[in-house]
Amino acid sequence: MSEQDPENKRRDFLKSGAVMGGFAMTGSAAIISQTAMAQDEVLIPFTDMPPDFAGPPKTAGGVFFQNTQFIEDFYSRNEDQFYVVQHYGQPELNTNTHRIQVSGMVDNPMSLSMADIRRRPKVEIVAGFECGGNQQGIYQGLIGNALWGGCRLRDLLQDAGIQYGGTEIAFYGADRGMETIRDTEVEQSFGRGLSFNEAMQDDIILAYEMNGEPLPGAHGSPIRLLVPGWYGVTNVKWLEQIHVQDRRFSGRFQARDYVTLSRRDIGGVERWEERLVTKIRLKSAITRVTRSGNSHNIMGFTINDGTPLRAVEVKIDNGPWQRAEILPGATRYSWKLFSFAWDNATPGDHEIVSRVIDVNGQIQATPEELPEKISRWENYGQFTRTLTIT
Ligand SMILES: Nc1nc2c(c(=O)[nH]1)N[C@H]1C(S)=C(S)[C@@H](COP(=O)(O)O)O[C@H]1N2
Ligand SMILES: [Mo]
Repeated sequence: MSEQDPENKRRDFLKSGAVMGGFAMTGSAAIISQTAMAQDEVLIPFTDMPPDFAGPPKTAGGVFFQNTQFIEDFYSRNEDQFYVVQHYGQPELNTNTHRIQVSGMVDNPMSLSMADIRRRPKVEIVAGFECGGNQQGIYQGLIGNALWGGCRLRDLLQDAGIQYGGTEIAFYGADRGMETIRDTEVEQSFGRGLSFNEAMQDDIILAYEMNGEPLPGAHGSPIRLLVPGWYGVTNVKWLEQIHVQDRRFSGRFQARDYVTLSRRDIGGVERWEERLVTKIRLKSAITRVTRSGNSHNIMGFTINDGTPLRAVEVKIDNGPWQRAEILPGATRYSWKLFSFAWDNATPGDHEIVSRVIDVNGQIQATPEELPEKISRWENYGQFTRTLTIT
């Protein structure tokens, strides 16, 4: 698979105006009317999915994923749709007394209350993300899309005055656990690092609102990091400290867990390589098939790192790739829901699959094209679904 360099990213951003022009923001009512099931619409069960498939109930401290078959809304509901992953349980923080410390190589160390944070200019951004461990076995349920509100990280770092040589920004959550590291048990906080250049992107926020509500406990109340276009692990919840340093941050969830081991062509040399889980890889999946009268409709999502898309396509059995329609609401960093009118679906068993193509011509890989991989991260291959039309 081709990789993207920063030059390309800049070009994408310039192109994005033209390519994404058709996906302008519209009111959420319009979005829902296109994706919610109509009165006479019936769900066609997938034969690759148990009919009673259900994820675990949402519990404090537990993992939760959504049943993607029921994705109807562009915005995932906070209460029972947006997935949850928490590695050290769910801390309960007091919004009124919580403080965020900015420390390390800064001229102006800070200790900010939530009131201080809310006084800063508010930025809103639509962003979808998935866990790096999202996969076909759970029908891609570790995913969600929301409208986030918060303050810009870059401006905060500028106010803190990063000193010469401060090249790494470490982010710590308030959740802690014991880890055995080289035979020694030590207490660790959940943490992630961004390089200075990564952290200064202007779309990164410290989010205290999710879909217009205060950030819920499971999603990091009162405040979390949100790095649009990156896998979920980057978005440190229950944020309590931002530390500027001159060495790479190498905590468990940065440098040991959430590392993909795969065999790749590295400039003509085949190597088994370990890579950090960072930007979301180009992916789409079919999530739902419905029938209304004699016509069938296929729905799904795409997710990626924000590179504009050229097309989403659907293939039925051994037929040609056909273009699907991207539904309204899509923004650069949101997931993109798509819909495909399946005309003349014939009775019998069928295999259906989707693929997404970005403006650089990168095509979502088939499972065979994926690099050989030994780790459960980054499952972005094309996902074939099966069903029976009666
Ligand atoms: N403090 C903290 N932040 C965290 C985590 C965590 O365990 N602790 N889990 C990460 C992982 S692995 C994912 S996938 C996302 C999930 O975010 P969500 O629960 O809001 O969907 O949060 C990330 N941020
Ligand atoms: Mo994750």
